[in-house]
Amino acid sequence: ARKGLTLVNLDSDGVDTAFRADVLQGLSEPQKAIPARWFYDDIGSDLFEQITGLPEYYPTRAETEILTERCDEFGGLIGPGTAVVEFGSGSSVKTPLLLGCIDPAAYVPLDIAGDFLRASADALAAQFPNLPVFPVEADFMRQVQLPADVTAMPKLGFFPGSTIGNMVARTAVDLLRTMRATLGEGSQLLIGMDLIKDPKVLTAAYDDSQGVTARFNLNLAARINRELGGTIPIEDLRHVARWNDEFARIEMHLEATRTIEFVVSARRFAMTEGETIHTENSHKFSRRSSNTLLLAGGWTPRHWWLDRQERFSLVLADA
Ligand code: AVJ
Repeated sequence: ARKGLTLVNLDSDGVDTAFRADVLQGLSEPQKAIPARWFYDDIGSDLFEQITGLPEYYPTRAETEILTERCDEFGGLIGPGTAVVEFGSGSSVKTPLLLGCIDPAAYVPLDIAGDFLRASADALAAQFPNLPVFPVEADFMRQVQLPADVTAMPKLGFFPGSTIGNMVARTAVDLLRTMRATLGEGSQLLIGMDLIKDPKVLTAAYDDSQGVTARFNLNLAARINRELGGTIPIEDLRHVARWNDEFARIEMHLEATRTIEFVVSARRFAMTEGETIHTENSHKFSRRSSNTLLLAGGWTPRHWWLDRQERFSLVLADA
């Protein structure tokens, strides 16, 4: 529910109205569910950074390995003079790896978090002093007007981290089509997609022994308490990560360990023992399922790279 030029609407109490609406709606459904995008307040973003360094969380290392070891190949397939448009750039550590492999003419980081965006754009500009950087504060789920400076350049969309996996297929297809509309005919997309593997490896990646992912998940409930006047008893919720084989995804839930009642934004909610709030889907792909998704989104996959242990894929597709 974004209107006009502001990206975040705040009500008279300074509460993000979209956060409140998603939480109240999500807690009212038979299977309680809150969109995963709300994990990423300052604490959640910091916990996610910690997750990427965990021994069990292989995706970041696997994708970094591909970017590092296949550098020459990217250089050959992505022409010099390309404008690299990164969707949801955040604090991306992977970007310099890619930019160092190709000979880009511009870098356009797109992110909804303006402060974060400008800080990481500055850091990148310092690392690549000759590269023009045009940060755009935008919600990449919607079509974005790219800066006029890059309109004449060939474009490469960069969407690492298997973030596409957080969306159910219809949302993922909508996003891929929106990206195509943003980048235009003839553009390319380099997208990270995590692979289906032994469920034990998958569940360990989302339920680490140090409990960082548990803290990441529980922070969502704490954030609701902090920002929406919530009284959720955090100590009565437990982090659950389970593999849903039918839908090829890891699901994260917050499970009530006893019957609880609480208030959020002056509305009352209850959970019975064992009932859950579904907080995240992380879809995993096969070569075929990733190709099908890309094709449905208007992209033709052309090149496919895996890390040595074949856990993660990077796909280069054409619009
Ligand atoms: C960065 C959104 C792709 O799904 O693997 C990590 C988020 N959640 N551990 C993922 C996440 C739990 C991550 N994404």
